[in-house]
Amino acid sequence: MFYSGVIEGFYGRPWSGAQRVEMLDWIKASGLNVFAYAPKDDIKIRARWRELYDEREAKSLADLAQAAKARGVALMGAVSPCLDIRHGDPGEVEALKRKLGQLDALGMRLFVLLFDDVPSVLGAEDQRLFPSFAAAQTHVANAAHDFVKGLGPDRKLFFCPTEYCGRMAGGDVRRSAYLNEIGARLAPGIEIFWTGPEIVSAEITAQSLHEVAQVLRRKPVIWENFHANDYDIRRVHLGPLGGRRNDIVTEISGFITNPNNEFEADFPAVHTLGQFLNGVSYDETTALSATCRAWRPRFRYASSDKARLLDQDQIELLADLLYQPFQPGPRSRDIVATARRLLAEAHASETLNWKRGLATIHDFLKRVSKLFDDLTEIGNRDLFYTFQPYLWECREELLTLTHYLDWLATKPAKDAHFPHHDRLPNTYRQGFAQALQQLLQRDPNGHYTHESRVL
Ligand code: GDL
Repeated sequence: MFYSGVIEGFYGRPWSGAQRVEMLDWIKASGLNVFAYAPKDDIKIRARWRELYDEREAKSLADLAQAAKARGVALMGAVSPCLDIRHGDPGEVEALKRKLGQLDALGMRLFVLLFDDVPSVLGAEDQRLFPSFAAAQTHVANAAHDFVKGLGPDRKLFFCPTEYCGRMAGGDVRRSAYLNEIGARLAPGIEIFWTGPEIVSAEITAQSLHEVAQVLRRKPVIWENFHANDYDIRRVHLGPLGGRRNDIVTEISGFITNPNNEFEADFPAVHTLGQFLNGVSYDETTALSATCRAWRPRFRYASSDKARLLDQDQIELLADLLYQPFQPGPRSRDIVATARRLLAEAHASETLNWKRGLATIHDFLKRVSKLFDDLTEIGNRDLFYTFQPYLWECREELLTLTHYLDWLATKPAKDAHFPHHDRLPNTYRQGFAQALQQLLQRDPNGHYTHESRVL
């Protein structure tokens, strides 16, 4: 079986039960087959992994399992014992089995042991018992594997290693002692997650996956962080899955995406993944259009005319403004390029070309403002609240830019100040985090440098 779907595997506020059921619908409609319940901040997955779910929690997971079953989607449960487990203590393995047994009793058939984001040092007792970190982890995972297999032949165990991307493996996976040992020691029936060369990978190539498969002695299952945003909560990603070509599909045994924290923002991540995995060839632009068409019914006005939806083009504009982790959408990119040209050629403000550029930016502002205003009127308030802060910023910055360019067109004196009265000076996007960020200077490529300069 090829495992495809979604993992709720991010840090931060988990989704609600109702959102998960809707997610199951999206998964099914996109031709995918797995939902992994693995929120990092479900306290009983990670911090207090030994504790069983209480009656109320168990009921909500059992309901989810039933909803998944009704849709033909497999529900994966997670345990992340990695923060404090004593790998060599039989009592710990028993606690893990008890937890997996509970997940199984609630209706789950797929399970994942998460060993990501942990200190890779063994406690003193484990150091005495195991020759390495990989040996300790595989001891636990193989025992868990035997246990779940004993529950029934349709059970399957997944494993997220501590080095789950190329960078963590030191750049060259073939030379990672840890991954080689995991590949050799982990029972062959266990699937292994892999996020690509990076935690959030701009590109994942077939060649790189081929190498990973040789080291792991099995094809990896992609844990996709392309649309995740828990590491940069000022952004949200609505663009199509990108930087992956169809030729990777034969190099993997599954592809499961860990998307934005904001549930309503995740339709594009799921829908474009469906197109990527189920289509013959994948084109990002075409995929996004199809996604926006399928997404459109969610953008229904709250007015008496219940059939009225936002325009397809407006939804495409929304996705373009809040696009991918490594690049803005094509329309937004063009606007930035136009603005850069106008700013560089301010002295040419009387030429037709300059005026045309300014008109393009004015027009874009108008469309973004209308998108914002129209979104305020849609019935699905969660959807609106999800995008409100991001769109507010886009609109505000575009407004300032157009005012600034209009002012440049008046040929202000060299030492004149831009008269922006609509905003308090120095109150925009301030705060401690920004102050810290500004201490370390970066070049336009995001590389930190430390040239001689006065702080
Ligand atoms: C990670 C975490 C994941 C998080 C993601 C993006 C894996 C295997 N683990 O490192 O929980 O959401 O980065 O920040 O990706």
